[in-house]
Amino acid sequence: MIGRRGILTGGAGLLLAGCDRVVQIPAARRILFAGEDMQKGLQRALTDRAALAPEFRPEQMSPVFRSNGTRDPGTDAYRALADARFADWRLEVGGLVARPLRLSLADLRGMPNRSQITRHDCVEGWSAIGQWTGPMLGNVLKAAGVRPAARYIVFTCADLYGGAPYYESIDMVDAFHPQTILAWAMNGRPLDVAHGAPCRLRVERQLGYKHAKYLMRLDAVASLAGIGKGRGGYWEDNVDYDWYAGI
Ligand SMILES: Nc1nc2c(c(=O)[nH]1)N[C@H]1C(S)=C(S)[C@@H](COP(=O)(O)O)O[C@H]1N2
Ligand SMILES: [Mo]
Repeated sequence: MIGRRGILTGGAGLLLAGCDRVVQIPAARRILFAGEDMQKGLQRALTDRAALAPEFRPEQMSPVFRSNGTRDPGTDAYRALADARFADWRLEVGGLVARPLRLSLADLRGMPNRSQITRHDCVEGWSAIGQWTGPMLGNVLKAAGVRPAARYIVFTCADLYGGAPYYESIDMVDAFHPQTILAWAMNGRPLDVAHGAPCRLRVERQLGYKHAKYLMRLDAVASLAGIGKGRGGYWEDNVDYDWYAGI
């Protein structure tokens, strides 16, 4: 980044002017403070990303919460897991972590859990308010000892959508956001198959397609290159959806 001094000494004709005098010249002021505005903008963007999504009261919950995308992965492997009520399901936590984990539903339930009533916004233009319960993803990552080199968390799902594996990814700001949870319950009941049983991501500051259902594993990675087609998610790879879908 070019500091103020760099701009000052670089501006021909301004070279000999004292600092205070340069700032009096409107054009110079604009150049000098443009960088500062950018910095403020960046700071605002980062602060905004830490802000909480609105939470709602129980009476505001939608009577019907539709499902979207895959409503049942339908594979033999998934059917076997569902038939055993997901007793054999394990969430694999790997990649750039000191301690890879294999978490059962009982493990997730046994961690400190968070419940939140939030609005789900699908890019297709529908919304629904529901309650979600699960441990904070940040706590799972801390338990696994996520390494400093990790920049993204990649979520691998049990389903194929249109024949391609559904996957998603988020950065560490969202991964450690307090409302980013691994939800195993919806509206006070274990997650049903349509909504992503046995466990799905809730990343409340982003649009619906980022909320990966049917989680099988998550990996801390330094780069999204080489995963899927490299754009960080099913819709990002196969249509042109934005990787960052902040709301
Ligand atoms: N594994 C998986 N996750 C997914 C999808 C999917 O098809 N497969 N669809 C996404 C989309 S577009 C939306 S809007 C939400 C829908 O969540 P719901 O079925 O619980 O309403 O899940 C998202 N997560
Ligand atoms: Mo969606």
